[in-house]
Amino acid sequence: MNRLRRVWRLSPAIPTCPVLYPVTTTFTFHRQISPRATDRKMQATIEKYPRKNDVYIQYGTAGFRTKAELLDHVVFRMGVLAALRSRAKGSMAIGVMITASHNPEPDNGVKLVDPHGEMLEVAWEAIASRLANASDSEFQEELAKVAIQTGVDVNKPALVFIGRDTRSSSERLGEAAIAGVKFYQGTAVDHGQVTTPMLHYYVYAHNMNLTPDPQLEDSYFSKLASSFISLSKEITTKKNYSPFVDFDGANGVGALAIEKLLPRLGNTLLLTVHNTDTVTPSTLNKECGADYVKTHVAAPKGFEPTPNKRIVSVDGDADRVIYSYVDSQKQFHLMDGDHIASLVAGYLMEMVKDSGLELSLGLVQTAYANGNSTKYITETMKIPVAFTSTGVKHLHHKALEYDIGVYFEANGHGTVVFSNNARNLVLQAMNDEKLDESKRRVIMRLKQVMEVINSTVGDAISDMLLVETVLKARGWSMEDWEAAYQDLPSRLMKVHVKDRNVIETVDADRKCSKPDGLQKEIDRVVSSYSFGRSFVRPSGTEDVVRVYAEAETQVEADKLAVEVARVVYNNADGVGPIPS
Ligand code: 16G
Ligand code: MG
Repeated sequence: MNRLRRVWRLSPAIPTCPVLYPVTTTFTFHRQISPRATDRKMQATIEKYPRKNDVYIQYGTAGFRTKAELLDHVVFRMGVLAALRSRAKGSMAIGVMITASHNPEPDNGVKLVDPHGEMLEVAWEAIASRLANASDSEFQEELAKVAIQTGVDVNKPALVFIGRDTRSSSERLGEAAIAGVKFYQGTAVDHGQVTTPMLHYYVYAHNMNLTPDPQLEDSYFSKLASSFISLSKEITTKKNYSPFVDFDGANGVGALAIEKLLPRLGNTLLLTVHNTDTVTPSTLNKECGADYVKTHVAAPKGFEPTPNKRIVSVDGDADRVIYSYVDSQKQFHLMDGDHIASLVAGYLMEMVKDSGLELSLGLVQTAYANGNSTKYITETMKIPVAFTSTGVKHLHHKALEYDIGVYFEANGHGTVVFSNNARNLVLQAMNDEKLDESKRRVIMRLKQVMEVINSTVGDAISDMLLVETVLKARGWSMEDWEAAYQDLPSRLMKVHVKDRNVIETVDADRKCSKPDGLQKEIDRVVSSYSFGRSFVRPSGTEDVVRVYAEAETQVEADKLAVEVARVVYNNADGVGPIPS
């Protein structure tokens, strides 16, 4: 009896939550002798979200992602984990976002947002995977182990913000997340349909006390709109710039968000919004949106492009953006993340120089960056480029090494991060009465640019406003922007293999270390192509191996991709038809 009382004292604030108890002999004893009604009730709640099969699921580059019907238990458990994480972080808000981004509608996913609006700390990804894969009967024990391992103070309150995209399964999964938070005695705040970057911002703004919770949405849109309008007023160079833009909402949550932003922009940006059907499930990302445009190298369907008019496409959760246009000869032109990166970095570099501030600026890319973009950025713009593995978290982390770190993946994920040093120097200079007037104006502009950027994570809408600012400042049309450099022809392919994880990569995905001999064969194939480059990596979001190839001509790039895909097929137990 004494031992039992000791158990109760461990968690006075949450007496009905035995999963928080350390797994000790005391606990085992207690459970064996007296299975309490609360234990049974909690087990019943867990079993309302049963793990339906024993296929291992992993917290990957963008959280968990698979068929929506397999995710209820995962999302419930992520609600629990988010509440635990909130306690581990001194009760700061943690975000849970339900989305499968650009994937087809039947898929869904879940990812956690950390207190400063950043992605979940890498060390916790393994914890998330452990909890997601525990059997229903082991879950409470596994959770108790995690609570001990992470040293959470169970007496602290926990706060979790939930957001979701427009998928038909997202509402149900959102409820599972809320149930998970409540199961762990936390407070869940349902923010409904929001873009991924909006949820990141809400978490950050709440934890930094930037704005009262009921005004989070208003604060997000006002911050973007007011800084963009101020910048627009400042910039007088218009030349070839036109404010007319076609916006492709991918029939997803980005379409809902842009409708809220539009009235606040006045006539600074004249957007026509297309692909806004968020009610018919089959339309999401279907032949439209950033992923479609980038992978098919084609204009989005759903409207007739006007010659030479900018098209801005976002993906299903609006965290990536791709620009494009169709010229008067009906030729399609793609302006992907690499073009956005060079445009933005060039503008920022110029401002840094003109301001006289001593700030380091660098750009981060992945192996998917077109070779000619890297060449242009390093050789012509003289901006240092660093490479990381694929996945926003890797680029973001690397970008933090600079005072101004610009990062973009070719697929349109990206943003700019600023160090505390950069923010402080800008603020100091603004208050420096002796500062030359022209420098002050540049510094004021830099400050406004910082405001228009959502630095917590890549944000399609904020990125669009940034690109528009630069194009306007330069007085550029799409053709002017495109003239900076020409992409080397490239080709992406997928190879189906028995187990994609037999392929391991090093050197920012540019080389593979396993299986033995594969890299040697790839090198041999690549060596016979002029300007040839190719690499392979297991996808983090699909059960395939991805092959990237570029070469001097499109025919050569296509040929190289097929040759390398065959090498992968032969060396990594390919399944299905031989790549052709
Ligand atoms: C996810 C990542 C993205 C990466 C992509 C690679 C985030 C928010 N998103 O969408 O950065 O480029 O996965 O997909 O991290 P893959 O592993 O299937 O090629
Ligand atoms: Mg996305």
